[in-house]
Parts: sequence; structure tokens; C-alpha cells
Amino acid sequence: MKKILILFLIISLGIFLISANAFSEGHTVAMVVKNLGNPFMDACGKGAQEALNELGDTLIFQGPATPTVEGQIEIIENLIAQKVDAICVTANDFDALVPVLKKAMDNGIKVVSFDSAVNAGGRIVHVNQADSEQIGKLQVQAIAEMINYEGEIAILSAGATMTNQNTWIEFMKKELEDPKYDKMELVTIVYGDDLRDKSYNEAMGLFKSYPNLKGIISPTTVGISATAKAIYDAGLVGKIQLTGLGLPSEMAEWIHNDTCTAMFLWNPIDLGYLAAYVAGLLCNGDITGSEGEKFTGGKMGEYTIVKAADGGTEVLLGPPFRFDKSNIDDWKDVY
Ligand code: RAM
Repeated sequence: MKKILILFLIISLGIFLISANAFSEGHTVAMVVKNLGNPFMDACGKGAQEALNELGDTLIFQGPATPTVEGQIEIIENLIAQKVDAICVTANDFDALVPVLKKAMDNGIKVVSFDSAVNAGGRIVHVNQADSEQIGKLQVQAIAEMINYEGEIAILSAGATMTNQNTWIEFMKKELEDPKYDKMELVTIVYGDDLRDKSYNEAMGLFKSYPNLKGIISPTTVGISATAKAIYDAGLVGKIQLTGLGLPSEMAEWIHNDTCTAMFLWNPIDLGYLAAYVAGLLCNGDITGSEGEKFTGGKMGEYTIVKAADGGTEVLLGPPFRFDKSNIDDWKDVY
């Protein structure tokens, strides 16, 4: 009788464990990007998928067709209705997403911004790709060397309300105040909105409006590749220098044919991985997003949450990389 009872208990325990496992489905993490069709964002999604696979969570990858804040608001409203567990967002506007993200947080959804920050009031933590000051400085230093510290330069940015580009541009302006750049002049900033055709046309417009232009900085992967094509098509290779932030996969040909001799970026797969990993840890209650917290971000290793310049908190991925002819082929098939 005792043996039968023990056997019964063992079988019941087994059934309980199997069914408990079947019901623990993990969390649903949504990644909301600036827009669909941008390979940089696709690479972030790839990294996010990898992180969530490791954590046993599920990814929903969404973005508006064009990089508008209205499109992102609509998507986030739907995600709140779907009751997702976390949202990782790269913001098309620093402030305009705050009300809908606050609503998400009021509904228990963990909100992480990454790449392009949302105002600290609309997030738990931001995952920053690299030190913003360094990103701004490096691009000014690079263009200065390319044009021998003399002549007109322009910036071809993404959207006028995008936090990441605007922050980097502020640091570029600050760097340009150094007397060593006295013979250089930033003549204008134009916006291609992270749309290929618009960026291409804005670049063509710069060549017409500023016939003495010597260099362009484009701190957006969409903008820099469109600008490279415009320089090449206009027969201005060697006359107008180009640097900025580009994907090796899109820039390799322009680096090899001297349209852009050097540019910078970080690994967007790692960025997406870390953002999603942080979201997963927040869902598990392993971290809360407060300053000073330490955690292991899966394959990325150890991180500490620090105070961000905007008063909120952030996690810093790592330093940016420089790409030129010497190393572009090592990376062009990776991202
Ligand atoms: C574009 C986007 C993105 C930015 C990169 C450098 O793909 O604007 O937000 O981080 O460029």
C-alpha cells in the first residue's frame, strides 16, 4: 500500500512539473524601432531575438513605415492593449512619446529606451550605444583631418526631433569651438529623416547651395550611405569628404572607392541584444533600473547602471569603432 502511495506521489509530482513547465511561457518583449526597412534597426532586432531566446522570452519587432512619432505612439498603444511585458524603444522624439510610455508603465510594462533616448520620465532605463561626447568629437576630428582643418562643412542628419543625432550634433558644435578648428565653418544642418531618397536629395541640395563645401558629417547609417551615393553620382569624390556613422555592409563599396575614407559605428546586434536583455531582467525582477545596480548581460558580460546626462539612468554598451580600408572587409558581412 505504502509503495503504491509513493508511486502515486511520484507520478503526480511529475505531471505537476510537466504542466508547470508548459505554462511558464516567459515574457513578451516588444522592440519598437524608428522605422521598418532600416538595416541598422534589423540588426538591433537580430540581437534582441538572440537575447530573448537565451532568456526564454518572446520578441515582437515593430516600427512605423516611416520614422514618425505618431506611428510609434499608435504601435505602443496597441502593445499596451496586447499586455506585453516590456517595450524597448528607439525614440523618434525625446518628449512626445512620454505620455504613452507613462501609460505603458502604469500598466506594469517595463519600458527601456535604446539607441535614441526617450525623456527620463518616460522610461525605466536607457541603453546607450556609446559615450555621446566621444561620438560627436570623433566625427569632427575625422572630417577635420580629411579636409586639413580648413573649409566649409555641413551635417546631414536623420530626423530633426531624434534624440541621438541631436545629442551628438551638440557635442560636434562644442568640439568645433576649439581654436584648432578656426578655419572650418559649419554652414548648415539638413535632415534626411532616415529616408534614403530624402537624404540623397538633401545631399544634392547641399552641393548646389554650398559650392565651396569641403566636407559632410552624416551621423546616421541611412544618411551616410545616401550621401556617399550622391557624392559619387555628382562626380565629387575627392572634392567633398565624408564621414559619420555607417554600417560596414552598406559603406564597404564607398570606402573602397574613396568616397568615404573613414567612418564610425558600434555593433547594432550587440546593442539590440543588450537592450532586450535589460528588458528581460527587468521583467524577471532581477534589476530595477536604478543607479549603481550591477548585472550580467548574457554574452555581453558585466554592466553597471549609471546616471545619465538627462537625469535618468543608463547602461553604456561600449566604445565606438572606426572603419576604414584596413578593417572594413572584416565587418562588412557581419552588420
Ligand atoms: C540610423 C538611425 C539610428 C542611429 C544610426 C547611427 O540607423 O538613425 O538611430 O543610431 O543611424
